[in-house]
Amino acid sequence: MAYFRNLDQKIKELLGLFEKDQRWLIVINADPDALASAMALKRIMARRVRAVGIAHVNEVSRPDNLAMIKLLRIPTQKLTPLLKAQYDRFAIVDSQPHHHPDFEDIDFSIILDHHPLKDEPPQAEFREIRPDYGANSSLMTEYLYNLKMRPGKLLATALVYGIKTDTQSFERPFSDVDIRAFRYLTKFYNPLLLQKIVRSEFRKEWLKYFSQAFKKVKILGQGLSVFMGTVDSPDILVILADFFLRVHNVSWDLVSGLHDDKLIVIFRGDGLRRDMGKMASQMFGDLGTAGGHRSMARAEIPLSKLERTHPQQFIWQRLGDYRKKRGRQEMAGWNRSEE
Ligand SMILES: [Mn+2]
Repeated sequence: MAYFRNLDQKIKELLGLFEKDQRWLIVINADPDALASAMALKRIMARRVRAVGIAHVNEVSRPDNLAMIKLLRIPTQKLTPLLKAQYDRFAIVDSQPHHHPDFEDIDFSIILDHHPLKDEPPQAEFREIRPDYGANSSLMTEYLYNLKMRPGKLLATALVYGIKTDTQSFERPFSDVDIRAFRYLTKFYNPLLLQKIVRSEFRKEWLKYFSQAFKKVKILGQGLSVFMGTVDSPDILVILADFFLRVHNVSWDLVSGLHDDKLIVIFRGDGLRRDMGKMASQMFGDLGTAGGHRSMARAEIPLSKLERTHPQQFIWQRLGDYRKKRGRQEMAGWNRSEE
């Protein structure tokens, strides 16, 4: 049995598109899986066409993404009309044209993706969309394998990270192909480079927030809460909430702060006993947007809704009300099961 499915027909169609005088631009919404996929397609096109560029439509700010671009030398640029005008053919990987407004006015000749299909699939001369794959990097690995192109160290590391990120290290839905691609790529990747990228979690300018958070943290049994005051970006609240959940015997946390005239509360939990989505909507649903999943949730409340209560005071009140109500619910449940 072959290691991957046979793609002879698809490969013929794909290679049939390329001509020596073309300039191709690969357009992405940059995340690790998209960056790796673009790198793989660029490798496939190299020497078959005159020029291949990569362009992203989003702002790249996550430290691991920045580390990946730098360490794996991925030549991606922000998509601008000026950049676009330098190319005559366009490909999109790890996305479909309806996923972002900046994709919509581009005429794509190639679509390679793994997101769910709309009722009406997007049109392109060449298209392969595999919603059953956990990562688009796995699809790209199949193409490289069928083309007998052995991935170099940097490309293999990128594809491994793409699969690792999109499947959350195989904790999210994945297919056999994802496992096979991962296994195959680990023959060629550089584990130290991967580790360096994985460990790029924080920006230096965030460190001051950590020291503030350690001083302000309030322990509440199995949980904890931190009010950070005004922050430069709500991202830092997410980073801190994820961080504190890694403390032994902490099963949930709330990290809150002020940004753009809003009180933002990030909820994180282990998802075992407490549903953070419900907690968020019970605490703040009457005042703003509040909700999420069992293990992660978020609330955003316009400061005007707090009237004159200090935000930290306000969170304490709401948390107190929530715990009282939850306590009563637990008591009621206890009584019933005792009967
Ligand atoms: Mn993906």
